Amino acid sequence: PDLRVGVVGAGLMGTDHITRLTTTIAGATVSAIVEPDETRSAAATALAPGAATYTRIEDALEAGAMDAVVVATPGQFHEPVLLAALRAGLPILCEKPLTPDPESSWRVLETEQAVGRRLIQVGFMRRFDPQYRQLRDLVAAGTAGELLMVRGVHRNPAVPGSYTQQMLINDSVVHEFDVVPWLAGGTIRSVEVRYAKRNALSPAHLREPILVLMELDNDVLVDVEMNVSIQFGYQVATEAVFQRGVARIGQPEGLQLWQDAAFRIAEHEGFGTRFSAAYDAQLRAWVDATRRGEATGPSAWDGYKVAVACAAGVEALGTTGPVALDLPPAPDLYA
Ligand code: ISE
Repeated sequence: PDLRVGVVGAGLMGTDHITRLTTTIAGATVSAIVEPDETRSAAATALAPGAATYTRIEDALEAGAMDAVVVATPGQFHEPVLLAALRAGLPILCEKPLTPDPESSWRVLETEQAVGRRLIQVGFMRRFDPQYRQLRDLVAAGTAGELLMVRGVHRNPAVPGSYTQQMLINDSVVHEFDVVPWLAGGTIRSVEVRYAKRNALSPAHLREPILVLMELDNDVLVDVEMNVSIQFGYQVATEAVFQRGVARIGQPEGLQLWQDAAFRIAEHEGFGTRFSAAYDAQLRAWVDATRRGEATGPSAWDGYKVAVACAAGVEALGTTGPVALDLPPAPDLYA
């Protein structure tokens, strides 16, 4: 039988997951939608006609309406939803971030440990992007020698007025805090932020672009340009410097056009197309693993480590020099 999935939160990401689950992912059905806003709830139900609707996750759990949960509310509402789903013993795919701060992420970790088995996969979908996977394989194979440094750019064309300075870290660099240690095989030791000349096209309350420097505990140095006002399109690209070579991912791969004595390649406009394959693969892996009774992918411990890195990153926005990370040892469940 199909896995009965409940989707909590029917905003942009929740709706996206519902569409993928109903159109592209085999073996799963959206059986419940939990969304307090009536308009959103109705729009989401139109995409998954059989789904029952609820305004609170407790009611969906009480009704036994789902076998597994996708959590797609804004991050600040994740904790109570995660705790309720964990206590009910349900497997969870939780959109990033796990929670917005280390303290609440730690409470989630403790609850999962009390259940005694991994139930959470965090939605760090870049790990499922085919090119990131190839790069990670190259690092692990060692055929270009040891990895020395990673240079990344994370560029958004523009952001809404609700996007805050801290979101440069918590909402955007949060992805690099997960994916770079994963591909480089290390843990973040420190985070530093440097400011570029301010872009006069940025919203008035933002000071960016920024350069985020990370040192990993295996001595790999990482720099990321975080830029949310680049105007021309959406670009997430990485260059990895090895002992005997250099690898690049995320280069423009769209339509190539020669015209008027010029050459152009179409670029992405948003993360929806840039990471479309990653979102599909992430959801497929989660559904498949859940049906086998397993949990794979980024764990709640990974989510906790990223929360600690984000706290250091936010501190680094307001300080000069590197901010060291203080991580406890991994609990046995995640070791
Ligand atoms: C957004 O929330 C994402 O997750 C995107 O991947 C990222 O590029 C963007 O900066 C974030 O705001």
